[in-house]
Amino acid sequence: MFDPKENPHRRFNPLTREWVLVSPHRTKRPWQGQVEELPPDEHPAFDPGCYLCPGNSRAGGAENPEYTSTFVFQNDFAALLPGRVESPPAADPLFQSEPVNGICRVICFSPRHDLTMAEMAVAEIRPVVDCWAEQSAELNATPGIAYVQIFENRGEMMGCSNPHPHCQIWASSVVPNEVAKEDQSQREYFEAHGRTLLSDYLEKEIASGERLVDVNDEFAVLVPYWAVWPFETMIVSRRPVAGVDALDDAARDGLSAILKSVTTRYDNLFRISFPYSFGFHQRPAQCPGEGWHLHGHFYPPLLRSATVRKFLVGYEMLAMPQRDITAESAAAHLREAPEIHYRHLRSQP
Ligand code: H2U
Ligand code: ZN
Repeated sequence: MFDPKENPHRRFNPLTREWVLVSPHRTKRPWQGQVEELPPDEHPAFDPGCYLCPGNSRAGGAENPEYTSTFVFQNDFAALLPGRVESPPAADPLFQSEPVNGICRVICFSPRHDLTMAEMAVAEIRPVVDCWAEQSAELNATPGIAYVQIFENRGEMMGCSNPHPHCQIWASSVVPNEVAKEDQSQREYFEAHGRTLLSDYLEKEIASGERLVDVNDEFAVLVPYWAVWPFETMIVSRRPVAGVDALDDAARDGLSAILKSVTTRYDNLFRISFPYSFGFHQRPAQCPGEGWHLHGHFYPPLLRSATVRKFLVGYEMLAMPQRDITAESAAAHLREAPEIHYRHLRSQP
C-alpha cells in the first residue's frame, strides 16, 4: 500500500502546474554536505556605515532623511529603468528580445538597524503593510506598469548584504514568468469553478490542519502540499482579495500578525535569524483581478540546522525539484516552534 510518509511520489502545484518529487525515505541518510559559516547574530540599533540607517549617505550619494517609521527610495542601482524604448518586433523567433522598463524601489521597514519582522511588534509591522499597499496602488496605476513585485531577501545566505530590515519593489512593464503561470492557472480555475483556486485550497487545508502552521481571522500560513524548499510556506488571505492594495483595515492587521508569527517560528526553528526570500503574488496591474487571490511565498534555503542548507542542483536543475522532509513534517516543526522569539525569551529574567 502506498504510504506518502515512506514511498517516493510526486505532487502537483496547481498554481504553477509543475510537479515536485518527494522522497520521504531519504531523510534517514547521513548528512555529509556543506556547513555554512554563521553570520553574526547581534547588530547595533544604529550603524554609521549602513546605507539604510536614518541620516546616512547611500552609495549613489543621496542622504537618507531622519525617518521614524518606513522609508521608501528609488533603488540607486535599479535593474529596471523608467522610459519606454521602442523596438521593432523580433524578426527571428529563435532570437527574440523586447525592451523592458520599470521602477525599482527599496523600502526600509524601520529606522532600527537591528530589527527584523520577527522581532518587530505587530503594531510596527502594520506600517510596513500600509506602505506595501500604498506602493502597490500607486505603481499599479502608473501607465506602462504591468506588474508590481514586492520581495524581501533576508540573510547573507540569500545574497542580502545588509541586515537592516528592508525589501524591494520591482514594478515592470511585463508580467514576470512566475506570475504569468499563476495568472493563467488562477484565471482558468475561476472560470471553471466560480471560486478562486486558493479559496478552495485553503478551505481544505484549514479543515485538515495537517500542513497548517497558524491561522487568524484574515490570514493563514501553511506549508503548501507541493512545497519545494524544506520549510517553504505560503501565507494566504482568507478572503479572496486580489492584491495588497485591496486589503482593508482588519486584513492588514491580520497580515501583520501572521507575518510576525511565521518569521518568529522560522527564527525559533534553529535559533538563528532565519534566511529566506519572501514576496507577494498579486493581480497584474492591468488585470481586473478576477480569480486572483493574494498570497505570499517564503522560500528559506535551510534544511535541517542553522548550517545545513539545501541546494537546487543536479537532478533539480536538469529534471525536476525534489524534497526529502515531507510538507506535513515541516509544518509540524513550524507549528511546534514557540511563538515568542528566542531572543526575547533569553532577555527575560
Ligand atoms: P538586497 O535587499 O538584496 O540586499 O538589495 C538591496 C538593494 O539596495 C539593492 O537592490 C540597493 C541595491 O541596488 N541599494 C541602493 O539603492 N542604494 C545603496 O546605497 C546601496 C544598495
Ligand atoms: Zn541600518
